[in-house]
Amino acid sequence: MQPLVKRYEGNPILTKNDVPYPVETVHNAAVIKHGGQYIMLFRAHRRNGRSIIGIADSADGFHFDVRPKPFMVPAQSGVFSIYEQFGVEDPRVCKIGDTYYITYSCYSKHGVRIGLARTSDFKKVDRVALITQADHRNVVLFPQKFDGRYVRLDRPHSEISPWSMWISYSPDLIHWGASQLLIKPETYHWDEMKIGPGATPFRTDQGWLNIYHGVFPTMNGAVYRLGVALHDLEDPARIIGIADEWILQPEDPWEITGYVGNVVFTCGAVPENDGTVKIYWGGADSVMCVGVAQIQELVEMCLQNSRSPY
Ligand code: BMA
Repeated sequence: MQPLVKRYEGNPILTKNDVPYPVETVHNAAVIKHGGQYIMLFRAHRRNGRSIIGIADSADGFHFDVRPKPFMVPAQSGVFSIYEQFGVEDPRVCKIGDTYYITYSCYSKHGVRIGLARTSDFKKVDRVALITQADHRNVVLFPQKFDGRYVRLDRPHSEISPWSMWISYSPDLIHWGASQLLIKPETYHWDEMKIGPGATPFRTDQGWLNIYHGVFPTMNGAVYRLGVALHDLEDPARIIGIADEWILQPEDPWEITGYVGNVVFTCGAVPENDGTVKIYWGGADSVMCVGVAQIQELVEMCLQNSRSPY
């Protein structure tokens, strides 16, 4: 049977050897189209074990050239420097109007929070605000307002309700609230340990497609896979369906072995005009990979064999 996500034969598409400054990993990258080019914002570990965000350009979405300097390194002054002291990780990009908004994890001795930054040209980047308390990761924005409010999917963590997907609302992208639980991990299922938003959701005829990650604990450590959910076009808090089966799991050698083995982790996908989507994922927290899926097949998985949200 044909795989749902057809891996690009040139994977991995980006590794540390492609980066013109010292890093040990290249992974968990956001990708978006800007002016006909693909822009990739990737996470990279420095040799002190802390992460920065690099930037690469591509004409076709498969061959990327890394720019000479990182795009974001931990802030050196102001409030961001307190919360980014241990590094900046796992960016997501969302275009709203003419502005690209970047949500990224800020690590410090105070926990992990989400920072919001913006750019219009991917040359100059401005930090806007810290938009969560600790401990949140994996915030993705929707690319439009709903009833006058911005919407995001987020992933708080608590002992009682571990690592579930929530939705929150904001009048200005800075102040967030009205949060609700959307999807929880399911017991003895591929995502029983954790789930979290992955790529920025994109519009299809039948709903917003949300490509997320799920984690299963094994005797050999955690396995990170990707799944899909479909959200109502008018009200993204309404889940239309969640595919019961994963769409991608670690299989290639560079997904099974690396800095953290058995991981495929997405922070970005690019829907194309021909009905396909390029899904980008980090392999084993070490390299970047891409694969192509038919959007309609992913939508149908959500509609035909759906699991309950919680
Ligand atoms: C998560 C995050 C991700 C990482 C994954 C697998 O908790 O740290 O950035 O890709 O673990 O190590």
